[in-house]
This record gives sequence, C-alpha cells and structure tokens, in this order.
Amino acid sequence: MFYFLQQMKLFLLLVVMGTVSAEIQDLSGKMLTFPQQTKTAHAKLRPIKQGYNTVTVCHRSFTDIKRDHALFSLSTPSSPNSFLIFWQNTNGQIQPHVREGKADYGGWDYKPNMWHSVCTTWDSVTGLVQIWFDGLPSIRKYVTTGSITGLAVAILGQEQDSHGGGFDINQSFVGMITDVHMWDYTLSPCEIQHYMGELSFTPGNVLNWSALDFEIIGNVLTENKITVCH
Ligand SMILES: *[C@@H]1O[C@H](CO)[C@@H](O)[C@H](O)[C@H]1NC(C)=O
Ligand SMILES: *[C@@H]1O[C@H](CO)[C@@H](O)[C@H](O)[C@H]1NC(C)=O
Ligand SMILES: [Ca+2]
Repeated sequence: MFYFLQQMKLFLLLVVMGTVSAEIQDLSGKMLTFPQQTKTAHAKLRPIKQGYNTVTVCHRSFTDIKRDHALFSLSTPSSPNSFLIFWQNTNGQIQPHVREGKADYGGWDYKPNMWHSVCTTWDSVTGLVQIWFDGLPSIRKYVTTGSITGLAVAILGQEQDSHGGGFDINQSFVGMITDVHMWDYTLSPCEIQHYMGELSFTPGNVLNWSALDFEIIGNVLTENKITVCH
C-alpha cells in the first residue's frame, strides 16, 4: 500500500511537471536568454498550424558573437532547413533557407550589442523570399517553390541538421531573442513596419509570442525584456 502511494505520488508529480512544460505562455514583455555557448540548450516551439504555402517569420535578437549562428530554425522530417534564418559570418550575410533553397543577403549593418529586428517573407508559388532588417527591405530573390509539408518543429538557440537535433556548437546562438511570430501568409510592408516599431500588429497565427506553446531544454531563461530604471 505504501509502495503504491509512493508510485502514485511520483506519477502525479510527473503529470504536474508535464503539464507545466506543455503550458501555453504569454511571453509579451519577455525575452529568452541564452547565456552560454552549448550544443544542447534551446527552446522548442510547437506551431499552432502545420503545412505552409506562404510564410512570414519575425524575431528580434541581441548578441555579440562573431561567428555563424542560427536566429530561427524550423525543420520538418523531410527537410532540416525547411525555414531557417542564418547569419553567415565569413561573408557577412543573412541567409534565409527554405527547404533546399537559400538566398544570400549581404550589406547589412549587423552590429553587435544591440537589438535587431528581422522579418522574412516567402511565397511557394513565386518561390520568392524577402527580408526586412531593422525596417529596411531587401531585394526579392528566388529560393524555391512548393509548400512546406510535414510536422514542423521550430527551435531557437540551435541550428537543426536533423529534425529536432543535429546541433553544432559553432552555429549556436548566445544572447537574447524575443517577439518571435510566424504567420502562414505574407504581412504587408505596413504591418512589417508596425512589428519593427513595436507598435500594434496582428500576432502570428502559427507562432504567437503572446500564446506560445514551447519547451525549454538546458540553460535558457525567460526574463523581462524591459530593463529601464524607475
Ligand atoms: C568549433 O570551433 C572551434 C574554433 O574554431 C574549433 O576548434 C572546434 O573544433 C569547432 N567544433 C566543432 C564541433 O565543429
Ligand atoms: C495570440 O495570443 C493572444 C493572447 O492569448 C490572443 O489574444 C490572440 O488572439 C492570438 N492571436 C492569434 C492570431 O492567434
Ligand atoms: Ca548546421
């Protein structure tokens, strides 16, 4: 009987812990801090919808690392780079990847030690991608046509070489990330400007920072974004 009760307690504890980690949280005003370089620490985000013909992804990040790193990594079982936003340091390029396609965007002032807002749009019919960096649009480039299908997993802090894993410490992110949103449609330039200016905009219907279904693995902290004195 005692043994049974102990087992029940353990079971209930696991249920409670499971519920907590699967909880949907409002992260408005919060950021995720990735305080050390590891090949394991990350946040795993579960999209509300699966299967995308059109994508917009926006995020803000703050770092001082001077090497390659992933800002946003979404994989599906058939394609680890289904939707990846990558900083390639050697050539100083932001590289949006969509499945097997990739575009190189150079010429941005990607300064360390400050927030940068990045939005990326892509359409499966034209195959065109475009990024917006701190309010400025890039040219529109061809990456690939055809939808993103299969169970998507979005990861912050690491770059996926396989579905949900295959991390490389030399592509990990160190710093802070906030305001991650994903839509299954293209935001208008006006809506993107609203996001960039931290004004009012329609939250993502695929990933919504104000109602985020996510899980933390390793040393990643949820902290307040605003750090002004009163
Ligand atoms: C990461 O980069 C460092 C410095 O360039 C290198 O010594 C190390 O072998 C790299 N590690 C991996 C796993 O590629
Ligand atoms: C995002 O989350 C907020 C807070 O729960 C909610 O009010 C809003 O409707 C959500 N937006 C979308 C598009 O799901
Ligand atoms: Ca990689």
